[in-house]
Amino acid sequence: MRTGVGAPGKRDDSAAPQAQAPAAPPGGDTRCGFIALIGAPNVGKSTLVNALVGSKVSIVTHKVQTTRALVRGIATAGSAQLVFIDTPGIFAPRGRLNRAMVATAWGGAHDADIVGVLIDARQGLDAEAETILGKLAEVRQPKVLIINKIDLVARPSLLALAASLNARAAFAATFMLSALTGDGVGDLKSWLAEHVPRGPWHYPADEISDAPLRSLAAEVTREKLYLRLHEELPYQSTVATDQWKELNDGSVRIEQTIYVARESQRRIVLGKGGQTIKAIGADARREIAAIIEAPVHLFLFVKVRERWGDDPERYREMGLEFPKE
Ligand SMILES: Nc1nc2c(ncn2[C@@H]2O[C@H](COP(=O)(O)OP(=O)(O)OP(=O)(O)O)[C@@H](O)[C@H]2O)c(=O)[nH]1
Ligand SMILES: [Mg+2]
Repeated sequence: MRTGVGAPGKRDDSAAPQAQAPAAPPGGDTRCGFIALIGAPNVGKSTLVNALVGSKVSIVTHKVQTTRALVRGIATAGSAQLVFIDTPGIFAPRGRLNRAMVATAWGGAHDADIVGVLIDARQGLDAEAETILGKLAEVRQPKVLIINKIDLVARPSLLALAASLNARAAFAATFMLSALTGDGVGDLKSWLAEHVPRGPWHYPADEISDAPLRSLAAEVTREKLYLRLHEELPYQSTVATDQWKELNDGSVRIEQTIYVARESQRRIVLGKGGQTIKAIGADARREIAAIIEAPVHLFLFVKVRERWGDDPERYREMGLEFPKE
């Protein structure tokens, strides 16, 4: 597998670009397109991107607002290359970080060839869905309706939901699927493969993400942090990879800093006798090692940055534009 520049082989994401893998099948009449997935927080956008790509490229938690920046996951289907853009959940933004996330999500939609609009089958046409549908008229690209989490509801109610959603916006097609079980994901992928524009592939054939490994590694740690501390720790934390060093024995030494907004949060992340951070580190280390296919030595530090939400540098690291106010 391959993610970002310099991912395979050397497993160092700071190095020069790798030799290009063969692009697209030879002599092919190829297609390639960008598909943005938008929707309310927690509808399953990241889970769907991972299912379409067949590997984890975007972190998933049961909390809303997990995804912060655009994450690209790349899949191939026959002679088509599909570049999925996972976006932060769209909601009523309050505060600088939230505004940056929502602007990023709509920006992702406007830059794509096709826009997939996700609706949570269980939530149905709620206020959040209404808000998004209301703004879809401004999106010129072809839109497809994706009703997710069908494993949680009875079939008859799905058809009624699909009909009322189609009455609100012009969708080129409707899919009902479960990103979690994979049910219906193949149909969506095949349809997209036939509808993205003709053209050469943008990425090497074996690339699954354009995110540098050090960003993905930071995201994995953020996921473990959220999963363990979902009640105690709100959104006041971010993770940065400070050091990534390949050692002679083939293992990788990674240093990361978890930024929190208050001293009380720092104590929560550390836990009694450092137990919590140790457990988070163990979870993250295991998953990062599986992703990069090398042993990992992970060192986590926790720092208090009271106003990290106002620090442009943190936004740059997260791949977000820093809103002026
Ligand atoms: N039952 C069920 N749960 C799902 C499905 N898809 C996603 N989930 C769950 O829904 C929760 C949110 O999933 P995410 O993929 O993080 O959702 P998201 O839309 O990316 O969320 P944000 O990044 O916060 O906007 C997780 O607990 C997933 O396991 C599905 O098809 N069925
Ligand atoms: Mg997400």
